[in-house]
Amino acid sequence: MKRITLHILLLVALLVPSCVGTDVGNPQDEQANVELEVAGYTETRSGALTLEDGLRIDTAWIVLSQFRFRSVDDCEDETLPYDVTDPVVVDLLADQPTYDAPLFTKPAGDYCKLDVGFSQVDADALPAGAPGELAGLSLFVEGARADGVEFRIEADLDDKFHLSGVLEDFELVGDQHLIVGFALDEWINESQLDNVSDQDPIVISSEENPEMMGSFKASIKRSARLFRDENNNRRLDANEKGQAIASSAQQNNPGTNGQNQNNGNNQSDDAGQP
Ligand SMILES: [Ca+2]
Repeated sequence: MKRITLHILLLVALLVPSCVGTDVGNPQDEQANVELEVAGYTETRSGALTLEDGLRIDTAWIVLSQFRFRSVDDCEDETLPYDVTDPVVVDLLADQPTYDAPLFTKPAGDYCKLDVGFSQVDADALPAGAPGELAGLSLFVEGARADGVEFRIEADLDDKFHLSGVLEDFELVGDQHLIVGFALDEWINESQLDNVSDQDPIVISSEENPEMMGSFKASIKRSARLFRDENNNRRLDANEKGQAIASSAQQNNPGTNGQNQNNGNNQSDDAGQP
């Protein structure tokens, strides 16, 4: 009899701590698991893009890496290690992402910035479906002007930029899907393209039309915003587009397109954070 009681007591003693361990103080509760998508968007978009003025974008690929979320306590610290350094090669016109989305495990809490870097991709690392022209580049865009003259943008960027909380810091907690969205209709300066009369196709790269390249580079960074993927479908839906939580532009009007005429780059802006 005594022996049985002892066994029961032993069993209870073994079970109790394991029950407590899974219910209370679970470290999982204090972490944020973030899946980050990258997407192109316009107010209304589908496949190849025809923008309002008749400009067409047929191809748009981008390579990003060196992602880093900065918490409010480390907001000004430029020396923090990157969270994800592997390059992500993205077809910005694809309906569904075809890459492995970067995953982040961060302490739950308030964050003020997401750092993003452009990266170049080697020919042997090009994913299926990527155009061969993307090899050695960080961005490749192909399209045509309204009058049919084709243009091609070949950028070998290695810059970094950051997206700062819009109006306030943003919270990371639990399992979350976020999307870095590039507003494609803010990329091309049509008036500049229209001014070119003796080239077909018009090639914009660091060697050809470098002044257009400079302005294009600033536009890409300025067009980037961070969104919540509220319904976790890995796509930026209409209701999500209007609610950017972080942006690279020095403005406090989330999701507003084309209002910032500042042509400087955004490397050092702080989006009005105190
Ligand atoms: Ca969505």
